[in-house]
Amino acid sequence: MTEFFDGVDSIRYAGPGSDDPLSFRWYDADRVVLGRTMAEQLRFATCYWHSFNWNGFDIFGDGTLDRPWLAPGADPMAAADAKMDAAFEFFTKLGVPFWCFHDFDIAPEGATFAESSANLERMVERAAELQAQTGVELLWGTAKLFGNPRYMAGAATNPDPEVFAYAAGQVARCMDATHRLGGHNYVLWGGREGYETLLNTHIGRELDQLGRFLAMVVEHKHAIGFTGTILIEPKPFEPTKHQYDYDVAAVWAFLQKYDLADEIKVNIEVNHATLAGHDFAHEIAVAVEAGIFGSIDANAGDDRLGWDVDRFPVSVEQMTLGMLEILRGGGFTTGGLNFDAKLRRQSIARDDLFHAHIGGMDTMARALLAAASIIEAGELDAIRDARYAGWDTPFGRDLLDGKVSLAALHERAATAGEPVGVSGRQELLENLVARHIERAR
Ligand code: XLS
Ligand code: NI
Ligand code: NI
Repeated sequence: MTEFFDGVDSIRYAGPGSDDPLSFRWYDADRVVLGRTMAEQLRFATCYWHSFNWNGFDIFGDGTLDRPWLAPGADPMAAADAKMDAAFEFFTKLGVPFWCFHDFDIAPEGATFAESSANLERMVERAAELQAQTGVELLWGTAKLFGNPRYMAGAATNPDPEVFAYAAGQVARCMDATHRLGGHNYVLWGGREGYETLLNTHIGRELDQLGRFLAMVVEHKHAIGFTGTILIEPKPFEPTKHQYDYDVAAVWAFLQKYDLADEIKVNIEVNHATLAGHDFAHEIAVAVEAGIFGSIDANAGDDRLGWDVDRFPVSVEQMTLGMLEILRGGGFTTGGLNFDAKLRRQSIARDDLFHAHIGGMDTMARALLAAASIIEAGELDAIRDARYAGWDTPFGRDLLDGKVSLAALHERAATAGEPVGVSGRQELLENLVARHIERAR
């Protein structure tokens, strides 16, 4: 077979002193960190859409990247085969254990539903063969419910039940494909599940539709015996003005209202967190507290740009704070770190895709080492616990156990004296994190 990335061999761990740009300096797959190998802790995935199904086009300009299978006029199924060969060549050379796809990333959408099903079936069989040959596994699959014009007003939240029904059929088909490929999760990103204007929108109806749609997804999961996790990916806006899965807290409230909180978790994307006005670590901490933490779309925004720029992650500090919350929550189960990230459109050399992923993987590996070192040293958690020590006294416990009334506290306030407060120690803690980042090896 002719190789697409013929200038690149397998990427190996060479250590922090390496000057070889096509080597890992921090990601050492077999190294054990907090009782699991780095590969098991990080569970890296490459996403199909940005890496293989995007040619660099943006709203102002045409494709710039060298992706021959996306050339106009190419035979769609032959192109899908070439794309998949290049993708699995890339996964294997990079040494990434997982991949992720949308149905229409791997197979062209046909003129009819039946034709799309046949295309997808054929490409799923090809993917199954390549997975078996290479050992690469599927982290998650998802249905593209936002590209085709029929979804201009959403899929599940569409005002037309015919669109809802069509989308449900597409999701069933994609869940079956994900199941066939042994997917560890199934993701729903509500790309157009929101609105452009309230003038034509009935929020209550749309939320009820979305609740019913997701209940059907859960029913189907059990009907086909899929044991992976169903994940919702929150995003506040883009492409629509407002999306219902705004952030983790909004999704948590929604799941509780529609009685889905035991069945569905979240896939948190870094750039979506920042668009919602949150830190990445905040979204993870909220999900862990809610018991709905699932998986991560690892990427980065841009400090000045207010849209989903999907850069590869480069900030060790940002990722350390995220990894800290992930490890505090017990680490990944079925989830992992999917690079939902794309090259800048001027990065037109074939090996740029390797440099992007190597940088992202090394950033995350360093973040893992720093976060693990913070946890092992225990100082940070000790300071955090000490801050709440008052709540562990008999008085603090009585307050929480509902043994004291507001009136009793009114009486107490008159005699108890002024509370002293506890130092927040923020600067000390920030210095502590910096020290672990500097020293983690
Ligand atoms: C878009 C989303 C999308 C999902 C998968 O912003 O991040 O890429 O991850 O549909
Ligand atoms: Ni994403
Ligand atoms: Ni995104």
